[in-house]
Amino acid sequence: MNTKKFCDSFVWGVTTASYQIEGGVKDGGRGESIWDRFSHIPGRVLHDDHGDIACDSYHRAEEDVRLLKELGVKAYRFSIAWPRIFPGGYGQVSEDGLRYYEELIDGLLEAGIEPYVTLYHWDLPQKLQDEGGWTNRKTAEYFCDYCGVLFERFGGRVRHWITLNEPWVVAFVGNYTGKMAPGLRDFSAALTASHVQLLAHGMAVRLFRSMGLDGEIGVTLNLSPKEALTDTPENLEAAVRHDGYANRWFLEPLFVGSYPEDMWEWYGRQQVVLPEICPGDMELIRQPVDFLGINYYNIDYTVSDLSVWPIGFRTGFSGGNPMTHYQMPVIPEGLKKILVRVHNDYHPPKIYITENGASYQEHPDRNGQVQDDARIDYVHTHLQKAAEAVEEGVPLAGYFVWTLMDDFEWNTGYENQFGLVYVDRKTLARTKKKSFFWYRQVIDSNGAVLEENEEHDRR
Ligand code: IFM
Repeated sequence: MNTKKFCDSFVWGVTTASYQIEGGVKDGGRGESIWDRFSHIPGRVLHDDHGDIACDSYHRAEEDVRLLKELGVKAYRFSIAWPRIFPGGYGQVSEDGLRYYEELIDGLLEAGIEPYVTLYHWDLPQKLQDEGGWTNRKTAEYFCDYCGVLFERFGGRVRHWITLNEPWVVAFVGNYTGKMAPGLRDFSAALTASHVQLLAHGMAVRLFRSMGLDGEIGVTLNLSPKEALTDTPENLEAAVRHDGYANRWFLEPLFVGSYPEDMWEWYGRQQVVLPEICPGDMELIRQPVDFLGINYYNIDYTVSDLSVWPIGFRTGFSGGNPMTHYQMPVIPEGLKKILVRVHNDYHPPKIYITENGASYQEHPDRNGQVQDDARIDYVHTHLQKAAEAVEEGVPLAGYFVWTLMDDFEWNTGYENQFGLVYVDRKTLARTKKKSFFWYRQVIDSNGAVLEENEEHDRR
């Protein structure tokens, strides 16, 4: 592997999200979000955990910036909680909310860390959900108003904006499987929620351009290869459908300007209500972006199963791969595959890996150290594959580990620990894990250490 392929300007970073770390859900006049509501419904989140306190980053922002500085990251990707800025989703802007992020942004800049701001990472104001959430086209307009306030206030200081994080999860896990907020089970609603999110993205990009702001804007998708579990004709066909359902349903509107024909036809045959496309929608969605963010965790293996309406497949268990605590198979090759494929098929001008990481459960040992070698292996092997993708011409500009610290992992509560930093759930004290120090070396050496410690020191 030639890690020189990580150019000098390669952006090494780490990612978090507001609801997963901030806590302080009633502070600074913050309004209720769909995750506050959902996580307090008994049985919706493992152990009935919630993000009321989370990592308390709302009150510990300075400490967290110090951690980031010590980690040596060039960039910190975090999200802004919409209900902190517009407690009611629209209308009155909260100066307290703006000030919280302003202090964070200024603190990062002082520490020499570039803020990468995600505008929407799942904490929709509950008020908007009450009005239809992402199935209501008005939500896209409110999103654009919210972005306008942030562009106005932070434009210039923030030079990297990500409109949406993983709109597939928002649409389908929130509205079809119901495993995440708002917890609905309506496939047609999920399709509309994807369209309205894409509209919101397009409106925000258009607004950003019209304001002539310095910097770049893009969107983050969770993408992964969808492969047939076994090579039967049915499974192979289902894998193409799985790819259409999860990957192409977003990639094609964004980069081609239309929904994938095979999926549109398939859903039509399944009697699903398709989203209403108004004149101009697809042009708006296809606004050129400056980059695509890709969140990669694993390959999904597909089994045809026509009893699963309306998608006609399920995800199968491959066996043979190591598993994370979240039961995600560890398949670094999948990262290279998705990077190369997206580059070849859709040609985004630039790609960031905006999330990649693994959950394992480790606790401080008798010496107070957290020996998370499995996480080091995970990041190491994925970075090797990222470097190979760069060698194949992928315009990869940066890599962000998910995540800085153990946090609220949505419907699995605090069970899945993805952090480079361990957070004691009682005291909320932060302990740097072994991976923290290892990643710092990766950053310091601009990736060169990946070659040196192929068989890295496990002691
Ligand atoms: O924690 C999430 C994050 O919010 C979105 N991407 C996947 C992560 C791990 O599950």
